[in-house]
Amino acid sequence: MSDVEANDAEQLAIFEQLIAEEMKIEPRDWMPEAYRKNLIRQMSQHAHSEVIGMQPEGNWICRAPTLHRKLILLAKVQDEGGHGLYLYSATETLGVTRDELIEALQSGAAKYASIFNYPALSWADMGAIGWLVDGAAIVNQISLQRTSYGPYSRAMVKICKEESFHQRQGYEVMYVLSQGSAEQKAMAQDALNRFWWPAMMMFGPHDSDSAHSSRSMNWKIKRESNDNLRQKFVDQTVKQCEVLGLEMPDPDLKWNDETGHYDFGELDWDEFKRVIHGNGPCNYQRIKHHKKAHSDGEWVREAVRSYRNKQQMSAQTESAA
Ligand code: FAQ
Repeated sequence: MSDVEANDAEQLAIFEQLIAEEMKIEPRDWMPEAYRKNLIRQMSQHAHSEVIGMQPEGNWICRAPTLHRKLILLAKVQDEGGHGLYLYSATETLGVTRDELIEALQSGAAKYASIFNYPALSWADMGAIGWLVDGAAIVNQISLQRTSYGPYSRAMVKICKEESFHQRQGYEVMYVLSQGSAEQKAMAQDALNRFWWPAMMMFGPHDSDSAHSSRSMNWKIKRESNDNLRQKFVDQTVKQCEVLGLEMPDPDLKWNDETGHYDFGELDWDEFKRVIHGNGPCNYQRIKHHKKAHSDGEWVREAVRSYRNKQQMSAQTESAA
């Protein structure tokens, strides 16, 4: 064994021990290249999801029914942008640049959550997104608070607190609509019908079809499997739906005494694959909008660069004097 190989084996043993002892891996620590790459993949896709996820709700800010609702929605969409920024910054600690991450999103090399490729057609969709999309995101992100990479884990703690407010505001929109006129209740039901299955797809493919799960679970990047998280989401959401007095759009949904969980119908995996491969209802429009917003914002990045250069030059002049 060469010196380099012996050193790598020693580093790997330290890394594995940290993981086994539930310690966090920090940016300064040695890590296997595949761990680093897998984290960049998952964390950047998570960041992209937060940022692209601003679009369906952003579409309703100017059409919110009251000033109060508009303020809440504005704050929520702004929070999602903030989550994207934490997550991009956390991803950059792994040695990748923001420009590389944005390029991967815009070229289609990196994915983002399939749910954001569905249109938000009515005000009730703002309720369904908060209740179901943030609800599903929290179920997953609570487990990610225990992820093995320190910066990701710490970002999740703050993000979960904010997502919890988002989920409640969405549920409250649904509650008010479902207690309202027959037309309002029908609008809430329609939003539930359209968002239920796409929200279920947020947890990814079945464990048996999940390419990354087993390695990510071994490294404690993921702490719970796709199917377990999906089941948790179903169990908690059915009861919330009963309070709303709405119907779950799944004829196969029923309580199972033996398992202590709800059974539910099979997801449309062909639809899932179409959407994650770029052919959902809004994929084209979401990326087109992102590219335009990004290029419209070039002047801000240019100003930041000029300011930084100016500061560096004056620091150099001072130290030379
Ligand atoms: N959509 O092997 P797996 C939010 C891809 S945040 C698109 O099982 P993994 C807040 C997967 O990337 C929502 N692609 O993958 C908000 C992989 O493709 P790749 C985002 C999906 O990573 C609310 C391939 O399929 N949350 O909503 C999806 O082990 C409201 C094979 O899959 C996170 O990102 C999907 N649904 O497990 C914002 C949480 N599912 O990379 C605004 C962090 C799978 O090989 C408004 N991420 N794929 O090309 C995770 O927990 C995991 O990455 C999973 C997927 C569970 C999403």
